[in-house]
Amino acid sequence: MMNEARQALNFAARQLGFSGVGVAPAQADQGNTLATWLAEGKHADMSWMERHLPARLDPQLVLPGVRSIIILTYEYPRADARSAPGCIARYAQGDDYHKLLASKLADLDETLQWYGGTQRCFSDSGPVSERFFAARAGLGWIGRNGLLIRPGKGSYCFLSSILTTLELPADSPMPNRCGNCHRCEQACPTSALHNGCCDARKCISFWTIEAKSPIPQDIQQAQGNRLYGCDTCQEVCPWNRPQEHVYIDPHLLMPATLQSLSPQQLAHMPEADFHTTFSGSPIHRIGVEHLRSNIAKQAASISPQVL
Ligand code: B12
Ligand code: SF4
Ligand code: SF4
Repeated sequence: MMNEARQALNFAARQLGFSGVGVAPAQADQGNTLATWLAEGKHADMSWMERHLPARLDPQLVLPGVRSIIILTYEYPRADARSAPGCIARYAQGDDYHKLLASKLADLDETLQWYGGTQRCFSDSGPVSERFFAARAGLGWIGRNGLLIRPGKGSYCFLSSILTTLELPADSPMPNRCGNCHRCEQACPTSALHNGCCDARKCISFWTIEAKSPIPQDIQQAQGNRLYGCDTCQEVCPWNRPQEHVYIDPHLLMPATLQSLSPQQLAHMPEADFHTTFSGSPIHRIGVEHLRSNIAKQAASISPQVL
């Protein structure tokens, strides 16, 4: 019966466009990496990470009776689509993945209900260490850039998680294949990566997306032309060189209107236009003021003629 549920899950997930499915046991022991990271203050002002610690460490607090954690991968575009200077991280170029994936996860929930399971589903939206369980579920390994890397597909993917009361057959983890490579650590403009963990206090992705306070001077100097997020530690990774052909959902491609907008045009965009342009995008969440401030900071860090 559980093998059948697993097969049905795999089939339904592929139909919905997920590129990978893995199952991990719902174990509580995730090592002390997260607790140490928090104790060292590497979460910066993301206080919700502290509040969620007990739930993150014990999936039973998220779904009582949980037996398995299913992790799914969904590919996002590989190329930087902007013709105008000013980088927007690849994952944020198209529609908001939270909404896109939520409806697909609801379909998978229904499939698993049919086998008697009770589920909770998340995609970057809940207290689940998605990378840890993805690696435990054999989908790839956690690279020195802190991200899940899959042989043949690299790291450009979203992770979603389904906690289920069903005891599905678990997959085996795979060995780490970073070897002697340290390119991501060396390429990070702010030296934010150490021992496979990212210090958010130094990460440009944090400062341009999550931070509640202005970008500090030293980070600003390293920001370059990044307007929203940062992909540098993925761009340099040899596992992200084109390998297998992957399906990219057209909803995740950047609309033509955004491709050619210069940073100045974005910075001077009236608020009403910001809402129209970004209403379906993850960028909408940071608001017009934060985007304008990111643009002002990157303008200060690179020469005006590049803009
Ligand atoms: C907080 C957060 C951030 C923060 C902090 C970054 C960080 N590295 O933690 C900021 C805002 C900076 C950020 C940036 C980015 N993020 Co982010 N982020 C998250 C979030 C919400 C939580 C991550 C977390 O728990 N961090 C704390 C650290 C300590 O935990 P961890 O690295 O996951 O480690 C856990 C395990 O791996 C384990 N572990 C690690 N090592 C070891 C060793 C041993 C021996 C053991 C036992 C355990 C263990 O312990 C930890 C706790 O369980 C996740 C979604 C989620 N719910 O998981 C997305 C997530 C990790 N982010 C994602 C993405 C795409 C990004 C960016 C690429 C976005 C961008 N282009 O700008 C950057 C990349 C930066 C980087 N190099 O990490 C994706 C990653 C997809 C992938 N292929 O891995 C996720 C999974 C979102 C999603 N659902 O798709 N992010
Ligand atoms: S996202 Fe950018 S700043 Fe953050 S760790 Fe990667 S390379 Fe460094
Ligand atoms: S760049 Fe090298 S060290 Fe970093 S994640 Fe990729 S293979 Fe691992």
